Amino acid sequence: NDPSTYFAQSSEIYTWMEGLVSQNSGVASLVSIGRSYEGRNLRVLRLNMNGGSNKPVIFIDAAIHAREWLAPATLNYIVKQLINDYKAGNSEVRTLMNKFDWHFMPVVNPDGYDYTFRSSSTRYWRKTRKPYRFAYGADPNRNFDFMFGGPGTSNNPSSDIYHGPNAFSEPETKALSDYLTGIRNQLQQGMYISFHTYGQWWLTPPGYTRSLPSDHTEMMRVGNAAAAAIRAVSGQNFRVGQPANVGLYEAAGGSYDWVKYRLGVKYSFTPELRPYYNGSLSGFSPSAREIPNSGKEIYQAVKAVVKEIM
Ligand code: 0X9
Ligand code: ZN
Repeated sequence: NDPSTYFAQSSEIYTWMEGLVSQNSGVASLVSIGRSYEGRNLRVLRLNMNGGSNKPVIFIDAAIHAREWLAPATLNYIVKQLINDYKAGNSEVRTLMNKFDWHFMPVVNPDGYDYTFRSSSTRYWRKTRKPYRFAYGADPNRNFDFMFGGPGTSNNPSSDIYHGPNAFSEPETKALSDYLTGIRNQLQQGMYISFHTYGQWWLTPPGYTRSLPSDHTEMMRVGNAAAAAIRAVSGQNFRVGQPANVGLYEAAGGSYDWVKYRLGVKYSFTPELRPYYNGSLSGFSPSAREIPNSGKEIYQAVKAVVKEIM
């Protein structure tokens, strides 16, 4: 019954996080940041190991896209490892966790995520579940208020990349953006990481264009540290760079672009986790045996990028 070893629905993940909080009282806490369209809780787990105030924040989210099951599972694996390694006295982890507060939101889109557990015919649902005329859902990663409606988005509610009627039309993206705005000052000193699947990329912003940003070299330096850490653990190859320059596509209105260019958070990344891209939907439904494989390599990658910005 551990959502870092099998694919659990949102309520099971929340119950598991409540258990972590009671086993780690004083250092772990749960915040409710709002409710989804269908009324599910939107929750963030915070780890502040040494009680410091106003520390820089590392914020990691997952399941902005409903079908990407390996993303929340990998996030949960990392939460567990950080706590275990901290308690075991691992000096690297103690340094990283004392210096930063860590905030984790495993399920940004719980309505869509839980819907993908309902039947094999809903397994590959991507969007939210808010109704739009004769269709359901907006793509939460096209719904943020930066370059809204730009390249790689659709105004057709039936499309999987429907941007929604307006920026932050979805209660889930509205709640996340309000929360991130509230911790803006701490986030500017830290990092935003949004776990997606799949394809094995460590994506740098901006995602809405292939034009290079002024800090391209620095973003590549940090992203390459992630890829090197992954290669050292598992031998897997992760390509680093802006989506449209590394074999993906331009897409506007994504969370990591908004965090970087609206909130002014320099270090903002979107890793696309296992497996390596093969053009098939089956890449979104790996075996649960992939959770520790993904967890181990991405745990090392996250520690590596945080070390790079210290
Ligand atoms: O299309 C997306 O939102 C991401 N790929 S996914 O297969 N997980 O759907 C890519 C996001 C890259 N970021 C932006 N271009 N905003
Ligand atoms: Zn995604």
